[in-house]
Amino acid sequence: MSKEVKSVEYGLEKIFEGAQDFLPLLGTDYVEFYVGNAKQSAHYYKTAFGYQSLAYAGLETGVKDRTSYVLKQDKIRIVLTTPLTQDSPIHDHLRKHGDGVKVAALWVEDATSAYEETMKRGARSFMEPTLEKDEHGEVVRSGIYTYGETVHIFVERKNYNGVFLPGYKEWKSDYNPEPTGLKYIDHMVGNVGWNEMNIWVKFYEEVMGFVNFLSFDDKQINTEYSALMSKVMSNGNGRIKFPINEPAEGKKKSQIEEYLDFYGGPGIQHIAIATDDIIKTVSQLKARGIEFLSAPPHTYYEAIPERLGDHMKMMKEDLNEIEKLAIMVDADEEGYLLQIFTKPVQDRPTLFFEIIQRMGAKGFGAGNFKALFESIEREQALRGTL
Ligand code: TYF
Ligand code: FE
Repeated sequence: MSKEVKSVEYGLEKIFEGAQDFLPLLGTDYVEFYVGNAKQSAHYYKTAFGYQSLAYAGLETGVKDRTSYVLKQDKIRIVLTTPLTQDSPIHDHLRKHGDGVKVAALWVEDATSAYEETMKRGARSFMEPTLEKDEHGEVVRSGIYTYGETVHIFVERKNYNGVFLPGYKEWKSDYNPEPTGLKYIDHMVGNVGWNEMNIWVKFYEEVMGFVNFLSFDDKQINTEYSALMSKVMSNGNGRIKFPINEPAEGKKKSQIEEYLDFYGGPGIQHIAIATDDIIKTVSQLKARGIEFLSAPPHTYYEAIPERLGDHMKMMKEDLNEIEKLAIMVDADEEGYLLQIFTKPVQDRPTLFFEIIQRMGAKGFGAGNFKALFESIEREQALRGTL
């Protein structure tokens, strides 16, 4: 592949030339899940994924309507929130969507300007800029809606040196399972409705100043039974990547449609978390009870040396071990990547996690899409939703 083709494929030039600086993003700040029982969810994320206790807000800290547990692993912070009162709007969210991601929070220098700039470009408000403070300093947060009922909260951590945010107390626990090597959030993927992908591509372009980094159409993403389309949106510095999927017509029901049915509309489908030792991470996650999609057939693994070409020489991981753990491998111009997907982490077939190790590759595993979607369809068939 020539350099030109590569640049066009990745839209890299566009990122440098087209990216807008009206919304500089420093990284992902936290991800907040609305769940039916935050206490038990926190135990699950600690035990099974190796997150550590960080902060708590609830009755003991003067919060009357909800309880939130904050967990941390390396750069990742997750917040698990459950309603305490009968009339909480969080119940409406749970009734409609089940457990899922409410907030993808983004770390910014200026949450007021982030709000004003995005509102001016057509965003729908979730939270006006609000100053929160305690003895550890000040934070300003603001928020806008994205697809469905999902929101982006902009977090400006002025001089803040508390454990998480004002209103939270440190959560010290005697139960501290070992981390599993999860490092940071690589990307968060949204599923949107039929023919809505380009509406949200436009939203990320015009309202948030993102660029379309990669695109996959239904000719590339299909199995015998189903298809989908996907466009990857990236901010200017490439730290934030939000792929967006929409269902496409196939012989049977697409996994995206299944998600939309069970989530009750658009929302976050998967969160990809980076590790630098996928074999160790996945071995530990499996030992702790995390369920992954079944492995592609043996022929998939036999074809890896040819698919990887030159990158095969760089590959340190043992192919037998990779196959035993059901990890998938793909390569692009710049390197290779290893990835694997969990089954949905709640009873509704909605949110799941991806574990990814990038060895230079900047793609999303397009070479694995077919094998991956066939694996997802085996699960759909068991659920009777294919
Ligand atoms: O984020 C991605 O694009 C990859 C592949 O329903 C993928 O992880 C795409 C669509 C999907 C599941 C995984
Ligand atoms: Fe992904």
